[in-house]
Amino acid sequence: MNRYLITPALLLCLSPAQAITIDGDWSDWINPSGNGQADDWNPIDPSLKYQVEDQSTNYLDPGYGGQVYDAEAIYVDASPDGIAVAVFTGRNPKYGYPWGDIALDFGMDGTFEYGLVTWGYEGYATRDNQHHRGEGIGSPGDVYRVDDWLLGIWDAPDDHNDNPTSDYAKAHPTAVKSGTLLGSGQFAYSKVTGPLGELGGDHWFMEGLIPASLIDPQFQDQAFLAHWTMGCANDWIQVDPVINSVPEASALWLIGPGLGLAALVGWRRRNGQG
Ligand SMILES: [Ca+2]
Ligand SMILES: [Ca+2]
Ligand SMILES: [Ca+2]
Repeated sequence: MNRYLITPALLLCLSPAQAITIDGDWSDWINPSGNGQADDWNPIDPSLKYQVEDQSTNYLDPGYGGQVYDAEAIYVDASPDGIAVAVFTGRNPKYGYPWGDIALDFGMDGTFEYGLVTWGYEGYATRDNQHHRGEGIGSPGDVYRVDDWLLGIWDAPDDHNDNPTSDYAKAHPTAVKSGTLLGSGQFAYSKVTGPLGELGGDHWFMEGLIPASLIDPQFQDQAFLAHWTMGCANDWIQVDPVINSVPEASALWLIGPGLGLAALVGWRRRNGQG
């Protein structure tokens, strides 16, 4: 092989992160045992950042409701394609408080700049009970630069307020209330078949992609928080990866450190940096 023909594109092909397809199939992310085990939640790609908070108790923190309000796990795959996020929840999207949107806080400063619509206002036509507090704007897959978020019903854990104003409530936004539609990302969901985790219950899966081309270059070097909750924010889940997580060290070894660095520089330039 002529080493000088190796391109950044080839380097990216070597990364298992490229296996993510936004089609509602969770098997890109996890590989459940089929027996309901705690390690069902572990990502297939051990380099992915993720957070698991699978619960079955009535109290979920900050609210209540048990499995049907449980925000269970979130995974993030940051690649040159963009930011892919997967969420598992016990929340049925067709009843009661709706799914919130996937929210990104760049700089981790308490302001969530981007929202990926999971259900949106237009999605409610397909719900069994069509209108309920917590409906955001947009259509599934829309990417917004957010001006304002809907919030849940909690000013603090166990402190109910139908119109919360606390920093805690703002730190756990539900759905996009207003903002600028930047373009289309990708979104898909499904109900999980078979057991998942050791605590039982029904689970739904959602995955989405916020394309790198829709993210302002000023944010692309910053650490960010990916967050999801439902319309009441009875339970939430978040994880804080870094967008410029570098390709696998093993892939760099395959082509040699010099070319690996060149490839990384090319990759950063393609994303409007360097
Ligand atoms: Ca659970
Ligand atoms: Ca939970
Ligand atoms: Ca921010």
